[in-house]
Amino acid sequence: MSQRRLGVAVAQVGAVHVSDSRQRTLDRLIALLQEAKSRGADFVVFPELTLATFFPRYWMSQQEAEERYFEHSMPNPNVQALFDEARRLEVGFYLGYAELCPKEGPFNTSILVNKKGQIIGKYRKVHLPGHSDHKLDAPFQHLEKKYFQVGNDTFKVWGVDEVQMGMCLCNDRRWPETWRVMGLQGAEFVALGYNTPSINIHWPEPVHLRMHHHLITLQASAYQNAVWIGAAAKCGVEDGHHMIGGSVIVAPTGEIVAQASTEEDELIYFNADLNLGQPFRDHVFNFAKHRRPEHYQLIVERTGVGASLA
Ligand code: CDV
Repeated sequence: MSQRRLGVAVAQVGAVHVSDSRQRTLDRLIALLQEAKSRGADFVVFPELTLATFFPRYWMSQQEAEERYFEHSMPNPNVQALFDEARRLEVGFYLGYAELCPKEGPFNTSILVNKKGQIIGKYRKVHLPGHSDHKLDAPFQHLEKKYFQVGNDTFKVWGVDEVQMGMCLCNDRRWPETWRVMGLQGAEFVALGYNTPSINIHWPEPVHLRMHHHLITLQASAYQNAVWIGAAAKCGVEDGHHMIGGSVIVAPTGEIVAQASTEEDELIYFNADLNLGQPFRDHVFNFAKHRRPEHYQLIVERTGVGASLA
């Protein structure tokens, strides 16, 4: 089997405050991109909603949110410098941002960009967490269900510079269906960006479980689908609101091969062997040979067990 490798960089991004200018944030991303190249990266994973503070924590009108935080096209003059530098360095990337699409709706979106700076794929977040009402008693809001519509496409896989790549966003990682749909399309690498507040506003979840669940879902999903995962946090304390770090690169063995140690801008890197997943695809997770879809019908027929919680 010929050697196939992907130099994977995950660019964790520390706090982006409400008052931070777009230029300042973009300069930080470009610095991370340049460091990635100097370490041998072919591809860089940036976080979910990379370009601004995690604004779903704030109540505001849809119009205000769209004016302040959404991208009306991609690329656009505010992010062109990132695309230009990536093309110059011949590095591909994944970027999460708030997408305003007047015809279809506002979405929480990510894109895959190849080494020529061309957008190869777009994904709109399916599993939107949070709520749409104003929770006056909560310490902060999680208004993804207010500001975004549910993604109108499935979990696809694209050939990016000859690697089969998929994408998902934050809460998607907690759902096995996300990974299996991409695994069934032969994904070799999945990029994920996230913003995970350390406090759960819905119930008093112990804070340490946020990191625990983040890591076990990625490790199990990488193994069960024989994929590499690059997961990038936006983290740290944004205007008093803490979000977990823990950006990682996970191998198809389920092992973490690189992990961020700070909650600031930090680049992690691993030279990934794309053939590492093949024994799993040939044997224990040989889907064509061993899957029994006739026994999984409920997964697509039924949404939940009983009454759903608001
Ligand atoms: N941005 C997110 O999707 N955040 C969610 C919530 C549940 C904290 C997450 O899964 O991390």
